[in-house]
Amino acid sequence: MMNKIEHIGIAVTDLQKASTLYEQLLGTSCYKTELVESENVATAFFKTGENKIELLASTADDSAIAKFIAKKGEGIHHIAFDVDDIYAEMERLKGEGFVLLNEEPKKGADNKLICFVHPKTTNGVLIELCQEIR
Ligand code: CMX
Repeated sequence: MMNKIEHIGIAVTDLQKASTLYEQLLGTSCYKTELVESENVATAFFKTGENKIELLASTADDSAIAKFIAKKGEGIHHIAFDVDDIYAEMERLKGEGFVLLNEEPKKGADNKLICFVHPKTTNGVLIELCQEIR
């Protein structure tokens, strides 16, 4: 079972400019920035109450974010759900016929184990599972 939405990922071209804009929009400062080299992204996190927004900017021409922006423009890139046991949830989703984009959980931003579900199997929405590494 999936718990709450952990964060919403938004693809942006310029992380600095977008961070300033989201600080103005949300009325709160970015609480964390992180470079995730394995995903070729630079991220900036914001909190609004219990909810989080992750801004994602590409750090390589052929990254997932660069391709997404080239094709669709800036905007909502993924919805991430918190799970208690990512291995069990991956097995459950595979059993339901969803296509997972990685066989094993990988280390993502914000101290999480993550796994993505192909948007072709989820009505065009990229879904991320994430479990906090304790
Ligand atoms: N949301 C919805 N649809 C998406 C998408 C997204 N974020 N990214 C790509 N797509 C669509 C493409 O537009 C394409 O649609 P059409 O076939 O209708 O043209 C389709 O998915 C498949 O695209 P593709 O060309 O076969 O594959 P891509 O090389 O564009 O890869 C994806 C797409 C989702 C498999 C790839 O981006 C991926 O593996 N993503 C997971 C990793 C990731 O996104 N990392 C960055 C974030 C890291 C973080 O959160 O820290």
